Amino acid sequence: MSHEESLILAETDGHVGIIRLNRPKVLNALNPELMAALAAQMETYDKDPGIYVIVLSGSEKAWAAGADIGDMAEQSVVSMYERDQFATWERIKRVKKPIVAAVSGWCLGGGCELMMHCDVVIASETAQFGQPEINIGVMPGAGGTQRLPRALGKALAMDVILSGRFLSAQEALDHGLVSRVVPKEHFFAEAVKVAHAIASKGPIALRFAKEGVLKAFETPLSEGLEFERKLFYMLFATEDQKEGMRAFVEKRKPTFKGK
Ligand code: DAK
Repeated sequence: MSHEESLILAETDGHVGIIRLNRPKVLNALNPELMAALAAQMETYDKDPGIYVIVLSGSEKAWAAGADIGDMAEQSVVSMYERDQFATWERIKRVKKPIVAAVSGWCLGGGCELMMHCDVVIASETAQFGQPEINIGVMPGAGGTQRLPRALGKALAMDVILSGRFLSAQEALDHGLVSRVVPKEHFFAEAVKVAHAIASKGPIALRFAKEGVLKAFETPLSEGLEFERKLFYMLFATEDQKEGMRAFVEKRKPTFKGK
């Protein structure tokens, strides 16, 4: 397969694994083949002991304009059920390492839902966010009705999902849907920089911290706190905890080994 035909492009930069969605002609519309390639690459990086953080990006024009409408248009309930595409999304949800999203341009429908599977979101000032499935006779199906209100609150999430209107990067930042907004020239470099900064921390603590934050969306507070406490105790069994705290006491930079 030539470079242009690859559905995703993958490369590594030190401890950072980078993946770019690559269907430029259809604004990175997410078809099942692309999602399968993405899940497989994510799993490869997740298993690779040399990779601590993953960056996921699209192009400057489009992160992803949604699931591939052409691919879905003639599907039936049975064919959708049998294809079970949710299994692919579940594989991405299970990635343990932090994922930094570098988002520019269109971030719509399944694209917005994919962005919400990521952990830190660096958005270009040009990014536009939305769940416009309502315009084509359906509704969000990969978590939009659940994750969007958790970020935006009920009233704004309802507005976005029911009217199909888009949010600007600034609105997304103001309402907690993204982490940072940067000039469009820098969105990718900034995301890689953030990924490297995160990758300089202890890899086990990073994975546990991600797990802890995600638990906040799944459990009552008391259960989440109990879960956090157990993860926190477990970190005292790692060499990285000793290294991190000793380095502080000895006034030097820590060298974490993920052990
Ligand atoms: N699917 C397929 N092709 C798309 C596409 C999409 N979502 N979005 C854009 N394209 C294609 C266009 O058809 C066009 O192709 P050509 O005509 O050049 O062949 C090309 O990309 C450029 O698009 P435009 O000419 O439309 O570009 P504009 O700048 O004028 O407009 C736009 C950009 C993003 C506003 C517009 O393209 C647009 O409205 N796109 C559709 C956005 C949308 O409705 N997104 C939601 C799709 S539904 C599931 C998981 C998730 C989902 C479903 C199931 N399972 C796990 C089962 C999610 C569903 C969705 O996301």
